[in-house]
Amino acid sequence: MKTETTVSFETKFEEEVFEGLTAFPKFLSSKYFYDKKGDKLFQDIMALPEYYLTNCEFDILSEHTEAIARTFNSPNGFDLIELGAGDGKKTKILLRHLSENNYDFNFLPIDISQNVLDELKTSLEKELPNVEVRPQQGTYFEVLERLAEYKERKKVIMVLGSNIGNLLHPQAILFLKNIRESMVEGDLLFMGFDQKKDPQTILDAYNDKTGVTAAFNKNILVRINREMQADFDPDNFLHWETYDPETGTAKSFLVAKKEQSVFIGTLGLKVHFKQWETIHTEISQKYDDDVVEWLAKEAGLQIDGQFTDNKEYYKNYIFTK
Ligand code: AVJ
Repeated sequence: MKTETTVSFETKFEEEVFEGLTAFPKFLSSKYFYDKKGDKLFQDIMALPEYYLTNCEFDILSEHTEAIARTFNSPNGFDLIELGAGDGKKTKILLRHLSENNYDFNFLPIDISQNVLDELKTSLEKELPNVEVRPQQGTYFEVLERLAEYKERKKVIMVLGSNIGNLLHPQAILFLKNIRESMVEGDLLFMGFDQKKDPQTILDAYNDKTGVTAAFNKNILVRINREMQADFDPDNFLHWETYDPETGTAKSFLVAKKEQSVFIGTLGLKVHFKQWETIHTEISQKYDDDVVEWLAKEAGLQIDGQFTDNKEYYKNYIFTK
């Protein structure tokens, strides 16, 4: 008779770490990069000269503020809903313009982190006191579901930072479908997509000289050490980035520099690494118009317009249902 062992997990994170580190080839999900330290490292990445995405989107929002605001508006105003609001640095360009030009709108930042929302609300109260801010704590899906019931006036759903790039195309389509479900006719989706470009520019953005991205990637091991009583030595791994110009997929790996075993206490799991064995940790997908059009079509959305920077490194698209 076969005996079955049931492994039980305290958290989704534990379950996914178990799954990823017992698989071949090994993998971990980039969604677990973002603990307190990871949030800070990502802020540092956004300020890197190599990480062109931030400046490009900043330029787009600054150059085309008025045209974007006009697209958002409707005769009885609108609600601006931002998924993954973060520190709001880019969003404030839009909010300032909307506020100074007396647009009738509310701002609903959505974030999983209550801490992020509190800080954003405080800074907006100081900098833009006329903007009505209604923070919504939760996952995108929870909050979108709640907002689906809301049909009083036009909803503009905004996702900046090319966050969709962490998803493989089938998951990206599901994400877009999910957003579509919460929209009614007339509502808008405004979303950023990093574009295909010189492969070297992309590799540099994800492999900066100062090693911030390497620390960000390795932070997932540090987090497992702390939260699961594990004994990873981050120095035994190197950060490796690849970019496939055909598919537009940038991939991050942690590569074992030598043979080693790691023990993960709360899982009671011993993980063996051969020398040069990999853990795949992240994808950062790059797009072009054809791919974005295809994703939109698969999700039942239409592209209604786009804004780009002068190098066409990055684009923000307007989608309708
Ligand atoms: C937050 C998903 C947009 O993939 O560009 C930055 C995260 N990873 N450097 C990206 C990230 C490594 C970032 N996103």
